[in-house]
Amino acid sequence: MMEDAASARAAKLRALLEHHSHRYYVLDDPEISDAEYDRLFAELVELERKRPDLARPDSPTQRVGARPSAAFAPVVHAQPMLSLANVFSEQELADFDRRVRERLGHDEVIYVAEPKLDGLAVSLRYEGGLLVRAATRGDGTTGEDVTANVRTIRSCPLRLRASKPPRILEVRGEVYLPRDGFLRLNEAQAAQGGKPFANPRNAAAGSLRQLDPAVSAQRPLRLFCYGVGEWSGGAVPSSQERLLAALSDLGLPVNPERRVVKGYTGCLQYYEDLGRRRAQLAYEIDGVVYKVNEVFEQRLLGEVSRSPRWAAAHKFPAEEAVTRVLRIDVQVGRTGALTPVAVLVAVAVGGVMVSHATLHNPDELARKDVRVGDLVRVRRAGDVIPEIVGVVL
Ligand code: 5U1
Repeated sequence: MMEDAASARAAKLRALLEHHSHRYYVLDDPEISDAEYDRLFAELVELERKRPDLARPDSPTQRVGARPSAAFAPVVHAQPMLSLANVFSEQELADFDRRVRERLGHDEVIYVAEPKLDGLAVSLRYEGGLLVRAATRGDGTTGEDVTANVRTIRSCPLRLRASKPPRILEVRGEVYLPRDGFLRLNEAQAAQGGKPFANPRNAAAGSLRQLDPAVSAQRPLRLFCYGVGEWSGGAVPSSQERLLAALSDLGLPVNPERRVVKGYTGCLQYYEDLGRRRAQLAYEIDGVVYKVNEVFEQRLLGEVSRSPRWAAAHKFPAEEAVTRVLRIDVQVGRTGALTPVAVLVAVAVGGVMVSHATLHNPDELARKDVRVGDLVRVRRAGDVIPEIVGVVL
C-alpha cells in the first residue's frame, strides 16, 4: 500500500472501530456483526504491525498495551472525590428534602434521580479530548493510578467524541461488572480451581486492581459516568441533567435510567419503581442517588464533611434473614483452595429460598466463629452466592 493510502486507511479503520465500539458498548445498539468488527480490527492490527509509525495511543488496538506494573502510583484528584450521605427510610428522605428546601427557600426542588451502582468509583482525566489518567477514589483526595487497566474497558472512550473537546475534563463514574459478566467470571474461576468472588463489587475491584492489565482486559468491566471534578474550556453545563447529556454526547457511557423528578414525591416514586425493576437490571444496584438539578443551587448548598448537601443515596434494605446452621462443609478447589460452606435450615431471603451460604475462606470462618447449631444472619444480593453476615448472639 502507498504511504498515504496506508495512513488514510489506518485513520479510516480507527474511526470505524471507534464508531462501532461506541454503538456496541455505550449505546447497546450494534450496527455490524462481531465477525465484521473482528475483521476490521485485525486489518488495523496488521497495518500497525507493518507500519509502527501509524500506531496512535488512542487506537482501539492500544487498549491492552501496558506492561504489568509493580504498584499503583498515587494520584491527587484535581477536585476531591466526595462521598454520599445515606438515607435509609422515607422519613430520612423527607428530612433531606426539607433541609434542601429550607436552605434554598423553595416549596419544591427539582432533582435528578439515578441508580446507585455497587461498583468502584473512578476519576477519568481527559486532556484535549485524550484519556491521560484514570484513578480510584482512594481517600477522596488521593487515589491510585489505574490508567492501564481502565483503558481495557471497552465502553471507556480513549478519545472524546468532539471536534472541540474541553481542554481538561475530569469525569467521575463507577466501574462495575454486569451480572452476566460476574457469573461468567466466577464460572471461569471455578473451572480453574480458583476462589469465587463474593459479589460483583469485589470482582470489579479485584479486576481493576490487577497489576497486569492483560488480566483486567479479560474481565467484562463496564462503566457509567455520573459527574465531573474539573471542566475547563468550553461551556460548563448548568444542571445535572445537561451535564449527563453532555457527557453522553462526548461518547461517555451514562445510565439511561436517569430521570428528572419533582420533589420528595417524585424521588419516592422513582425509588419504588426502580426497586420493583431492580432484579431485571443487567447490573446490581444498592439504591438510588438524588441530586439537586441546578448547579447554582448545588453551589448554594455546598458540602459538609466531604459529602455534598445537595445529594443523597437512598439505600435499598439489605435482603437478610436469620436461620440455623445444620452443618459446615468444606469445598476444595482444583488448586487446593478451601471454601467453607454452611448448610442451613432453608429460609426465604428476599423471596428466594436459601439453604447454603458461603463463608468464603477458613480465615473468615474463624473470624466470624460460626459453629453448628448457631443462629446466623444470612444475606443475599441479586444473583450473588448467599453469605453469612454473622452469628446472632
Ligand atoms: N449514580 C451516582 N452514583 N454516585 C456516587 N451518582 C453519584 N454521585 C456521587 C457518588 C459518590 O457523588 C457526587 C454526588 C459527588
